[in-house]
Amino acid sequence: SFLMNVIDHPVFQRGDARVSFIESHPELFKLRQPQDRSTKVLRYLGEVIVNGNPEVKKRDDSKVFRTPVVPIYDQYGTYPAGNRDRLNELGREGFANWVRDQKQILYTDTTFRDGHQSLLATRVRTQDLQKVAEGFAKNHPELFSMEVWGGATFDVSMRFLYESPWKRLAALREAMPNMLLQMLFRGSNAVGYSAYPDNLIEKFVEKSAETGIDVFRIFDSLNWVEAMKVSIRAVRERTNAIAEAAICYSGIDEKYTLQYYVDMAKQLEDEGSHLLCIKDMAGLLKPLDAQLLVGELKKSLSIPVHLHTHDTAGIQAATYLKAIDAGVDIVDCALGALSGLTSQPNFNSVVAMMQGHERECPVDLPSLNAYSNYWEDVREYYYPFESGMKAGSAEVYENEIPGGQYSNLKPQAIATGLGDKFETLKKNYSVANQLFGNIIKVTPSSKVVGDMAIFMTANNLTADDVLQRGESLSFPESVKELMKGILGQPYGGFPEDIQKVVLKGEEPITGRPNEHLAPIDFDADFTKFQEAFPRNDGFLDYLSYQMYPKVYEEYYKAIDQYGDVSIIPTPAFFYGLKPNEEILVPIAEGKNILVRLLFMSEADASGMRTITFELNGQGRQVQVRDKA
Ligand code: 3PY
Ligand code: ZN
Repeated sequence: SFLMNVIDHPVFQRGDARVSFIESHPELFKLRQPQDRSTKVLRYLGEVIVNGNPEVKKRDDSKVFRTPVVPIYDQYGTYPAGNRDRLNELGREGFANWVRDQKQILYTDTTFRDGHQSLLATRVRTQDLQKVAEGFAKNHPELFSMEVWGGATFDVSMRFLYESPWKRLAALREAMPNMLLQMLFRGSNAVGYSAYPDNLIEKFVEKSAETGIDVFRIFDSLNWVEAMKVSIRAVRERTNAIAEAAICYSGIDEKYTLQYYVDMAKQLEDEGSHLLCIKDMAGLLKPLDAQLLVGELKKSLSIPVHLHTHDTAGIQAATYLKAIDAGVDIVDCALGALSGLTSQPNFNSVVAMMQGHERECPVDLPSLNAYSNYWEDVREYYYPFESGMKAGSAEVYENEIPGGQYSNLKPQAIATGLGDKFETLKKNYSVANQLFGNIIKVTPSSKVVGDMAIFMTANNLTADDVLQRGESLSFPESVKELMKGILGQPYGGFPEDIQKVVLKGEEPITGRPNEHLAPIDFDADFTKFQEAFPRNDGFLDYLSYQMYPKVYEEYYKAIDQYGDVSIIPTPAFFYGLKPNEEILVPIAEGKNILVRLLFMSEADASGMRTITFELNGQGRQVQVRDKA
């Protein structure tokens, strides 16, 4: 083990290990305990049994889960050809032309990303996706694409699930080789909340494509085309994947006119985008406006148009029908059980809606219903992450809160002690937006508007208070950064009055924020990373670290302690085991362990509890500190 530590060490691997090497690397003497994976699994389970999963605020012990049924598929058969095969065959331009010239409406399934991001706070774990991935790819190769990655999934999988986002992508790539896998990419913010150096953006794009992404949906949180160019170019020049640039839709009004959107779309086409997306993140695109906007875009562009929306108001299927009549090429839907409200329109129902339409794309509806049933049962596992929203709301047309944020805002209000001021908070969201000059609101700009709304609500501030007493107010950090230009430049600029009171004399930047960031020296920096995290998982882990240094550190510690927790069944991962409950954990290819909880002792004088398990029929104990 000591020898392995030395051989694995990056300095040794670089070939410049000298005599002083061992002296200068004392961490090598911290020998890895020969702790097998099953011990680590028991340690994780023990921790959750005693102290709970910190993410589960209210455990409902009366909850009984049904076992989700994976719809039948041909396990031994080959994959039918899908759009990934078509892309490989036709090349990117040829494929885009095919999308545009064929008549049927095409579907992107967002269940694996935006569906659960918008309804279950992005908490769905890899194994619940993986169980249906192969079957879905074999049963539904007719889909345009599967949205499986990016957005908040990158952060959440590491931060709360202790899962590697890269391993998730690789697993889905393997299970769905015939399907186009799509991700949501925040342009100069990649999958984070702030600007990153350009060469990190490029590297991230390159590695995402290598690991499995075929379609990059790229947006900028202020609709600033300038900030999207690096990502679009990276996809075009460094990968064989499709660049789908997005216009973020914020309603049609005096500022954001129909012409504004058409002009932006044309710029994105000129930048080399293969597809154009209308990204209606808050679900503001009403049916008649969709008809208008899609009609204009189809007239003005030669690339296909892909429509994304959220069903927050409850009428977005009507929007799809009008958009389809106006010639939209692709629409985004989520499987029934993970659709509706702040998520996408119901895939199953949209397929039914299209029956008999001249652009109908035949999809096996009973099969989609079987997959929806699977998700209905899986969704129960994630009950602590439900938003509590029970019905659609036309209020979204006033507050313009994006779907993912809408379902998060109530828990956030409660957590900040504003639970009974939720109505005011929603109103302040639009007041804050107006103060900022009516900006595009989507991650990360939407988060800043949310922070400002919380700040105003908590301090009982009106817009006038903010402008008049602003000099003496200490604004949230994110608000200062927005006004400073760290997220880029909004259309029409920021109003001078608010910028002045927030910045208090500091000069804003007007160029691309990424321009001010030094490029990363990957060789040197990767070596430093490997020294700091010797049991890292290679360069992809390094990119995770670059995106979220703090989150990666915690993730690394958790993996060190508990091993790969993604193998633990979801109910046990969140709720531990009840006495006598037994689970099967696949600890290696073809190797399962059977774990049963026998009992838990009282805490001893030093606060330790002993948990007794049965592991493959043999008694095993772990000690866990009771933090209560
Ligand atoms: C994200 O960036 O995560 C979004 O879903 C924006 O709509
Ligand atoms: Zn969305």
